Amino acid sequence: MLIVASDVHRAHHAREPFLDAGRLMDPPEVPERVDRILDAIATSARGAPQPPRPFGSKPITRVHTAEYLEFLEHAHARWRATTGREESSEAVAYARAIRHQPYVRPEHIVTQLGWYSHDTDPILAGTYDAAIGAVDVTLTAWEAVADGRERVAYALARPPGHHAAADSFAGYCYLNNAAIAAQAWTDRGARVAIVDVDYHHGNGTQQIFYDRDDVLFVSLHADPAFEYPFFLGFADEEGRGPAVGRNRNYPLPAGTEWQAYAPALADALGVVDDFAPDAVVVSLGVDTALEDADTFRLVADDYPRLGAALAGLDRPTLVVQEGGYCLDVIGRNVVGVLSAFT
Ligand code: OKP
Ligand code: ZN
Repeated sequence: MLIVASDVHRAHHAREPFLDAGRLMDPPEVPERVDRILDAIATSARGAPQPPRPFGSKPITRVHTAEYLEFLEHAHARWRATTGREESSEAVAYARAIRHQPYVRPEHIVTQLGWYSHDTDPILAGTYDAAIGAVDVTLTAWEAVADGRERVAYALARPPGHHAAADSFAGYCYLNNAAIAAQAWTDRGARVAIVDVDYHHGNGTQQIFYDRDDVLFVSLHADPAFEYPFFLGFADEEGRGPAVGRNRNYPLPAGTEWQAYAPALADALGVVDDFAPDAVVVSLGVDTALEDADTFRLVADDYPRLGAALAGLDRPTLVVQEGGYCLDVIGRNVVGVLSAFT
């Protein structure tokens, strides 16, 4: 199996604590996540990770607006110019638009930060380079599968992508790596199923493909009635117009164990089988682990089971890294999933 990784992600490392349900939290989406996954891959002796090649902005603007991409590229420099703050400062939104009022011209950097995000994540000096690097990692892995050189490839993407919408960032995500790869596949004529098994609903991915007949989005996640990203991910969101039925959400209760997870997964993968896609993109978050505090309760042996179920789809498959924050088990659980493919 091809594994693609790079070091570019290190340019993005948020350190300022943020409020999560009223509690100050240190950012858990850190560079060490990649180190831990690479360690586990090396220990399991599955071939050296390959470096990415640059793909440029074209495949990105198939998913994100050119305006948003331009904002991301220059946001931090503009923040510094406007505020006089230092290179290491973190640019964060605070003011938000009032709904149904005249169009906001996002010209001031603070207006832009509020306009182009749906959360409280920061933009750092290195965020744009890191996010572009994650897209290149993802597309390099994708291309090997799309060209038929590999049946399965793993993209060790960081920062993650599934909360990034067409023109906004959130939930540690700036560019939607999995969506960009899925779109590249459809641009070659393929029908694609995206299976999102991160603990959090992939709201950005859902938004991007909500009207699309040629992309199926299936997601298992914590019920947004009580968990981030709150506003989307409910079972009655089925897609729009010609795409009704092409969006399937499986909201699950807090503390879900494999016994309750497995039947939901089987149902979801049945929907994928019925769609008969030419290719599958997996948004692989392993923050469903027992050790990821207050999420689901999947244990070590459950990840090879998850991998076997995904491999059972028997389609050309791109696996893209999303969440997973317990440094002690993230590598073991990713390798657990990947091991089922070989
Ligand atoms: C990302 B992924 C505050 C963020 C609060 C959000 C959780 C994001 C999870 N800016 N927490 O789906 O693993
Ligand atoms: Zn997550």
